[in-house]
Amino acid sequence: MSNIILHHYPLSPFAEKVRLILGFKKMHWQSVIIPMYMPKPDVIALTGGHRRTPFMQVGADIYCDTALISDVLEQMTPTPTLYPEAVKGASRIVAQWADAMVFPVAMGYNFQPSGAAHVLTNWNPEDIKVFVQDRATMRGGAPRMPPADAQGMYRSYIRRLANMLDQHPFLMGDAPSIADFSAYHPTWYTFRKVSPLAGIFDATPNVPAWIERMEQFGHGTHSDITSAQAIDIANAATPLDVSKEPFIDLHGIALGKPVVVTAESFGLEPTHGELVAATRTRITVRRHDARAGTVHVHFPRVGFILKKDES
Ligand SMILES: N[C@@H](CCC(=O)N[C@@H](CS)C(=O)NCC(=O)O)C(=O)O
Repeated sequence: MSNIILHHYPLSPFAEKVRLILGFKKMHWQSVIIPMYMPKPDVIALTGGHRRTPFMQVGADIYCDTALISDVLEQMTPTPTLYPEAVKGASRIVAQWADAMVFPVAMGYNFQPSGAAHVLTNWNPEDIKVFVQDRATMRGGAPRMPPADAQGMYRSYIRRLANMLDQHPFLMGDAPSIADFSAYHPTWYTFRKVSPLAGIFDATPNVPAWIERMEQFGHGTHSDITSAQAIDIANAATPLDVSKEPFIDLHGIALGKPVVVTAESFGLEPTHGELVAATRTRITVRRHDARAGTVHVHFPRVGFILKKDES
């Protein structure tokens, strides 16, 4: 029985990134299906505020953001690696470009009216309204990228991927790396979930061929549990001891102080708690929840803002 619990939903591209990494590493995991939009009370019981999908739970430890989840999975199962030595830095840089630049452009393209009609075809109008409003709130009211601009950018990005794939079967070489998993999830969404718009790949057939190659990794094996069971698991567990972690203070905030952590951009719901660790790469906050008990919520340094909690 695995102790990895992935909180996710099938249509989430970032969740698909993690599911495919679990397959690549042939891992077993437990699956909790969470709501696609707020309110998400059982998510918040565990994360304390962070609402993005997916997040990973191991006992009473909660890992936010797929960059951190990927690192934790790499530590748990180092082989096959996500970070081949020769492209260790470059693969992370390409992954960050794909997550931060390709994903929003792909979603602007995918959710043009004909794509949205295809994806939301069986939804009732009330749910569509709530979903659209939820995502607008998440973007802080900023409009979605206009479809024509999204298409132009997405085409250029797909061409860049194709140029890399002309040289070798995976983006950074003969073996997959984190770059492939990050570039896969937005393109997978277009290719598999918005098939009427998949013509965007016609000019670069090596990209869909690579998507199919990536899909072969599968999702590993999983069993299903409910969010209530996951909360009980957290409650019965003790978070990992982080007291020996090297403390790197860049904010002038001592361990034990109340802090608030928010994402750097969109989905800014804050997580409040006590700062219990701040290493070179991650920040850990201890919090107490009536149902989940004492949990440690871990965030990567990259992409998150740490502040004193003055509330
Ligand atoms: N940088 C984050 C991005 C995650 C993200 O944007 N996830 C989308 C779903 S694919 C999301 O949270 N959507 C809103 C929601 O699920 O409530 C990560 O790598 O985990």
